[in-house]
Amino acid sequence: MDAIATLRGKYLEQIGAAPDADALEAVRLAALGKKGEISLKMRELGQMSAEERQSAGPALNALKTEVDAALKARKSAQEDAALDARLKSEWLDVTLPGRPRPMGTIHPISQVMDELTAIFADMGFAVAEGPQIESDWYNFDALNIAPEHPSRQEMDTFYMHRAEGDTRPPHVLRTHTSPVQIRAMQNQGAPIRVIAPGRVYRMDMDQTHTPMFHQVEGLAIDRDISMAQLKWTLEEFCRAFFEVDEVELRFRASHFPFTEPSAEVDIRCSWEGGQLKIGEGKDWLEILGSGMVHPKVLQAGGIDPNEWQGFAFGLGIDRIAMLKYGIPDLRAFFESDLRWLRHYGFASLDQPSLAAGLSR
Ligand code: 2NL
Repeated sequence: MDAIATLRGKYLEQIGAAPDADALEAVRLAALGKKGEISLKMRELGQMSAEERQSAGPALNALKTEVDAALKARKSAQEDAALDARLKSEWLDVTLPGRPRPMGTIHPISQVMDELTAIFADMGFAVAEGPQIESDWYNFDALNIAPEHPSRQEMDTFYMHRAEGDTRPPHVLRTHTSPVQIRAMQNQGAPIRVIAPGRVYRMDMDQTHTPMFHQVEGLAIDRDISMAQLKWTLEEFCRAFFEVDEVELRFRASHFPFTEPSAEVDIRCSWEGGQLKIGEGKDWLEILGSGMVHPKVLQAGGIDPNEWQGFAFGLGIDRIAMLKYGIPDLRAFFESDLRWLRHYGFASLDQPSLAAGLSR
């Protein structure tokens, strides 16, 4: 009896002290394994007298049951403790603010294109698009630009290569978006109201010129479109674009091969302390070219000039972006300098709309 009490004390103490699953298993083997102390004791029952067995048997069985239960209890306590520790170490504070990610911004040119589109869409102009590599017919002939016109010289226009022996005239990088409007006239016929914003290319590079720049042209053809409507359209556009109540435009007679008559358009402004103000002042700023579409150009677009007439205009997007947003150097537009973009870029979720205000 004493021996059993000693075993009991020894193993219950070892179980209580086992720090982890391995130590606990070692105790189990020592006590209840095949060669464990308690197992051996039970095997000895066979050699005992019936009397001895009657008292030792139940006591050993009870010991085995108790040690077994203690092992299980300790094991499950260890597992609970391990789970608690894991839960404590892996907790996540879902109330923390997120880590800010760098946000992209809208390039000022894209912003101004979106603004232009919103303004002209409001007046019923659709947006037309076309290829940036054009045939010389669409870029020049269709626009009544004569073969000897200076803009056709290799000095001003980027010409594509032709294969050796191919004598057809080479394609060009479009020098204006007018070919887009020729294609729109051919595809859609009259009446038509479109704007054509996009990239154009000319061999030019200095403080105020880059070889790629952006232009928007507009075209309105109907049975009795006049220069009065051209003037109203441009005034309305400038009012909305520069976000001022009043603008004043001045039409100066000019010449373009694709319009007759032609006019260059200035807007009233003031320059004070290096600050440009549109709509008031003593100065004039040239902002675009315009005119009544030349009959030959209507013809090239498949429209009968005896039935239809209309106006057209073209303006430089880069330039009006600089004017509106006070950007001093044209070349910085295309240098992809992130510091510049973060300074002049627009929040990407603020889409320009006339109702909400073009630029906020
Ligand atoms: C300028 C001058 C202009 C046009 C572009 C045009 C297009 C067709 C027919 C007739 Cl399809 N004209 N475009 C007309 C007048 C002027 O641009 O100085 N732009 C910056």
